[in-house]
Amino acid sequence: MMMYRALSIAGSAARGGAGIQADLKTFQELDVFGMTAVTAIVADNPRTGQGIFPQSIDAIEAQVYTSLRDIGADAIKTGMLFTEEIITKTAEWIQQSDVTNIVVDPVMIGKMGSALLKTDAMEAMKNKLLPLATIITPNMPEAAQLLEVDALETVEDLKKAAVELRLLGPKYVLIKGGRLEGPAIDVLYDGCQFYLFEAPRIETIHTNGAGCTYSAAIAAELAKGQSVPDAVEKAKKFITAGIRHSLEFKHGVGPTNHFAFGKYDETGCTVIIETM
Ligand code: PXL
Repeated sequence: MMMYRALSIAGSAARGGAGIQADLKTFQELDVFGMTAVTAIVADNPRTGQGIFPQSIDAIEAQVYTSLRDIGADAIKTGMLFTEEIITKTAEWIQQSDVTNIVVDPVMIGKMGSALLKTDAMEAMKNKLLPLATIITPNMPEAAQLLEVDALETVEDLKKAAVELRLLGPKYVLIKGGRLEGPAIDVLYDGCQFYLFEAPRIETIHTNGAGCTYSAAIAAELAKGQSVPDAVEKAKKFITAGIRHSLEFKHGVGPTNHFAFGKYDETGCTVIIETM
């Protein structure tokens, strides 16, 4: 039987809503066979105070190698990479692979407040990994940090930042407007056109893993052969349903609902195309 495949190189979020766990659940919901290379384990140990447990380069390399050798991939997605060394090696593994759909989510800080990228790793992210990407998917603070500018606030700011970020080499830049005032408008830029994906703002604090889930959905759709704008549109609907039906459990910021898309209601998304 024919089955499309996606590999996530990212952190393990023990709470189940973000990181590798969000990616696998999203791949599964979108009919894509998911594989993983765990870069670090994110979970609090109250006894020791430790919250991030990086894996060795050898262990990460083994996971990438085994999954690509035995299964192969139609898309690779990167999430939490944490150190400069993991970023540099991930860029090498991507270059050595035959995979052409590359989604880079430049994860920096989790909704629960953990620092998921070391500050000295930023340059490697910009110089080594972003240029290999089919699409990068920063949120507003991540886009501002990559460009070393003050906070982005408006859709116009997002457009300008997308143009600047594209100069770093990715084919498409998607800046997510989750922190805008008003509707949730995400800006996609391909070098000549802007695509504005708009969904209603949903008032909830329970959005842990929203970025992971969104970019995993994009990777799944690219793996199936969709164009980048079509992949983003479907993924936007997927994450909007996930946020609308997000989950509140015992403590902290709850996860988005990976089961929700196509189940409880019809999720719309308006797409506006603007030529520069
Ligand atoms: O949502 C960002 C994120 C990415 N990766 C891992 C995480 C989180 C947030 O909790 O734990 C592993």
